[in-house]
Amino acid sequence: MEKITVPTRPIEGQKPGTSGLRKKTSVFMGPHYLENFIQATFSAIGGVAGKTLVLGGDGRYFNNQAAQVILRMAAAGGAARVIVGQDALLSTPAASHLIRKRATDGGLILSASHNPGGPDEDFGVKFNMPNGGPAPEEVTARIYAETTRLTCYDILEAQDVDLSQPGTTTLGGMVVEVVDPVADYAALMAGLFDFDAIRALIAGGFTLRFDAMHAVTGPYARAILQGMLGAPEGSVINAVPQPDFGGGHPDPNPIWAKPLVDLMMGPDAPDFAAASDGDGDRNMVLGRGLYVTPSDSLAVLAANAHLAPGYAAGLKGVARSMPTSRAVDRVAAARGLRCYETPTGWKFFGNLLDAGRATLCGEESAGTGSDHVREKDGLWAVLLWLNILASTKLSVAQILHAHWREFGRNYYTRHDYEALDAATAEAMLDDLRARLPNLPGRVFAGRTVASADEFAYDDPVDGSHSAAQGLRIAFEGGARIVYRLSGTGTVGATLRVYLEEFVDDPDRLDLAPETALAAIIAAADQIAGIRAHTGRSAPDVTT
Ligand code: G16
Repeated sequence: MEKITVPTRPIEGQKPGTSGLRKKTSVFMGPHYLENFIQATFSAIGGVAGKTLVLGGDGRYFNNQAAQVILRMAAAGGAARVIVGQDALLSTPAASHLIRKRATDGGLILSASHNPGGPDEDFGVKFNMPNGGPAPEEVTARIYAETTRLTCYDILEAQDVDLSQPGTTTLGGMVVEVVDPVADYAALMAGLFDFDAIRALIAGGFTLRFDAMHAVTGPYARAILQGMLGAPEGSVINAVPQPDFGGGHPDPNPIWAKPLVDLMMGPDAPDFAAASDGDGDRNMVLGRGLYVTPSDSLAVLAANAHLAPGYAAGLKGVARSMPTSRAVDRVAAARGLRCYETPTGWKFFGNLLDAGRATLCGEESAGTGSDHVREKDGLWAVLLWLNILASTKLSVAQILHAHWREFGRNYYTRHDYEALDAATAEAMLDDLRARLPNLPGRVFAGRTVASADEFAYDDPVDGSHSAAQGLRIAFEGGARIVYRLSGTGTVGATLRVYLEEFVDDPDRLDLAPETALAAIIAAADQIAGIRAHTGRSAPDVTT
């Protein structure tokens, strides 16, 4: 086995976005593309000599080949040990847990999350820090800077390592430790939740369906929900990870998980259903006849987390990304909890969790999590819901209705306009940005603008400043519109428009969301001129 130094040159566009570097798979498979990015990452963290890293991915097309390249590069860089999930599989939360549990120097996660997989679809790589969380902006900026000045990378010439069985082997001087991807994570969950109560609930006839969407959560959900909690075989569906996720988008929302939503709205609905995404960090929760918005889910979990043993001592605080509805703020205010508003991107929660300022965090993009790891965690959210259902003996609908009666309801939806011409989308937001100071006091679709600004964040722990994080328009009465461009797309620009209406009139808590939000939706187009700028008359995806 020989270490070779391969000459290369910078490849444009290797700038990590909201969550690592995401590109078309064919781009990642191009000459030197992956190698350049990995070398830049290694350089940005001061090299890997003597270090221990975690490595795994969501099993999408190119996952295993990429893992082998990274192993050979880590060995060439002098890494002491790489802990790899069997078959190069690790869900994002399980990777975060392993990084922390084994006190490693960080890890590499291979995933483009909810984006589809396959030779013509998407691939991604992100680096997580020794705290288990995604690299903060300062580190991703360093990685990007390295990609712009690379001249060579080091790699070992070697055969592929057998990753099909747990055990330890060596590659050059580096130890490769292949671990069961599920075991440590399952033990963590068993320590946080009342598995006896959930087991008794299920044994008593409570029915559930979990859709793993042909992605990485399948083995985790089978082991925990069916194996440890006694849900009958078949409760977990689409449970075998596929390189192309069965040809679908592994995105747990009413669009891409429509069969599950249809089941829950039909006569044969089980009591509870959930789905997770490509890498297992997102979740969708449904009750019989009812979809729980991610923002509502965060609020309900914050209000009831103390029912689970791991959170019985109460929460230190809560945090949500700025576009997430303000439902959780109402819980925090009522319970005297600290509440933080951060930019989009789980990486912004890391400091708050590390500093013990927040226990629970969540995002409108189907992510919820806690300080048990430093990533959002789909199955964790499902288990916390099950623990709450087991403790209260209420249905999902009863819990939500009681929540809205107590705190009011933040009706919420997100409209995505995908694959826009990037310059057109930027121009539209530039135009709106310039008009923000003139908006307060003006009336759109019968609603009066109370304030309008561009969100910027000053991290209360390390003082770092993040500018230009989305345009916010708040209305009198509690409604709000947020506009921002996605940082995870791989084609053109995706405009996200986040729409929220607050209602506390007890007679208006059960409206169809599209009815409750109609005025705000109309106002969103009037204010930004979406049709006029983009020519689009409707969003591509509504969640
Ligand atoms: C990632 C981030 C999330 C973010 C989401 C959408 O999730 O970790 O924090 O909310 O992308 O980001 P954007 O609106 O910029 O596309 P995931 O599940 O894709 O890793």
